[in-house]
Amino acid sequence: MSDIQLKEITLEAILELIDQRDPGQTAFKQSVYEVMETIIPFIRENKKYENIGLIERLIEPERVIMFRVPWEDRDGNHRVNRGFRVQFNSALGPYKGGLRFHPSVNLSIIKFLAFEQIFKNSLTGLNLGAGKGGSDFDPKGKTDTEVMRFCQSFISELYRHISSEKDIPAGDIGVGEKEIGFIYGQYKRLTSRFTGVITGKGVDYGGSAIRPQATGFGLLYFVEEMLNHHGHSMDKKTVIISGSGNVAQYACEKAIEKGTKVIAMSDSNGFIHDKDGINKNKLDYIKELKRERHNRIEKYAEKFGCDFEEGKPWKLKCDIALPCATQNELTESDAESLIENGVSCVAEGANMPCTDAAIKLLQKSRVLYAPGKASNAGGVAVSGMEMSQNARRLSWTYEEVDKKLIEVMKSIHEKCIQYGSNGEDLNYMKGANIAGFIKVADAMLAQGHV
Ligand code: NDP
Ligand code: 2IT
Repeated sequence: MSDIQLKEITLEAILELIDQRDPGQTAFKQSVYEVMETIIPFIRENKKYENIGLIERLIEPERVIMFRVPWEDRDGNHRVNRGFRVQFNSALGPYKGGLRFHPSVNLSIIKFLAFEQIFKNSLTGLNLGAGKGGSDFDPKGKTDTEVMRFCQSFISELYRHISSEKDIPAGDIGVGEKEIGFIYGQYKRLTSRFTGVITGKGVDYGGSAIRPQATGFGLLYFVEEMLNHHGHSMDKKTVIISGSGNVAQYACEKAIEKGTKVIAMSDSNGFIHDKDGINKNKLDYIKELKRERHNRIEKYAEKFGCDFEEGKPWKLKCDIALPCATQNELTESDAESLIENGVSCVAEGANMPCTDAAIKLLQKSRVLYAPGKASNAGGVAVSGMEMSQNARRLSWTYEEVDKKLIEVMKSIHEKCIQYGSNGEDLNYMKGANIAGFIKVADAMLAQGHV
């Protein structure tokens, strides 16, 4: 099959199309499945979205860029990694989304992340299209000089495909403020332009207040909305957070501020279980520790005398679970353990951390479940604000940006309720998908067959 056209819009037909065109792209297929499952019934009731190739266009990226990234390591060895940028959808604005540096990165993973970004960016209410990029480069164990050399080589190819009007990358796993600085520096050197082409910059050279905190803070603002809407509060709730990187750290900070007790955090080696709760000082230790990517969370257990275990933290008893590490890190059996232990809310800080079976089980068990495209949208929302500040050559204060972030998260929560409610039932995944879809689909209809 060479051209792409669906005979009829069914979930099976869409998944079959992906299997034929992109065999083995399991992560991408999973992300399409999770969106289409709730969108298709909506399309059936809204005929204007049928028969115009909308779905075929929605699941096909506008452009995929793959490139060689050669660099030299500290011992003078020549290394070659693979770079990606998937410019998925520009119906709402310039392509926007992060860069991930992790050895697991491949085209399927970047496509799933870019596909999720379409609906997430739409939900923010800002004019942001969707893209994602990265490399299978592993920053762990590399010196700063090696990371800098890699970043310089990476952007030396990518720079010709991006601009502040066209495609604006940011961070994701393995790409934090340090890497953004190196990437931005080389971009500026190559183009002689001081411009808002990348977000997540240091505040001294064009970054926005609250961008480092935005995803984690936004997640907790969303959780608070969910709980309040259902007549509960955050006060004294027990929280488990997976990961100990950017999103996890600031989720923990805001969770502490909101009066909860965070008893666990993790990394790819295992998790710490601190029965007394992680307080502000202990969190500062984690932030300092994780400045170096090779440092392990296990050191926390040694320093503060608590338990460390290999594996994932989901078997601990908690009220709120916040997966903030990576995709498919919370499976059906993890969901089972959480439910047995009385969890009442699972909200995704990471992208697609819950498997589909886990989501179904949580929903069936009436656990409040928030999909990442809604609950982790705070990061890209503040990136959008960084773009506005750069374009206008001004800087908003911490308080101004925080206020705007709270408004965005509240408005996303309202959209989830508007489109996800069915009598007593409230399905946040359905609400987020439909609300995100409508804005993008209407823009695509208005702009013709492109
Ligand atoms: P970081 O690189 O700062 O931290 C990632 C954390 O997740 C680390 O603790 C890391 O552990 C752990 N982790 C990564 N891969 C795995 C794995 N395969 N198995 C177990 N643990 C793993 O990334 P971020 O905090 O920025 O990103 C975390 C998640 O949030 C990702 O899913 C990302 O896509 C999503 N996200 C990020 C946003 C942002 O603004 N940064 C915005 C929205 C979503 P270790 O150090 O051992 O590798
Ligand atoms: O997944 C995400 O939303 C991000 N990594 C942030 C994207 C951005 O452009 O700030």
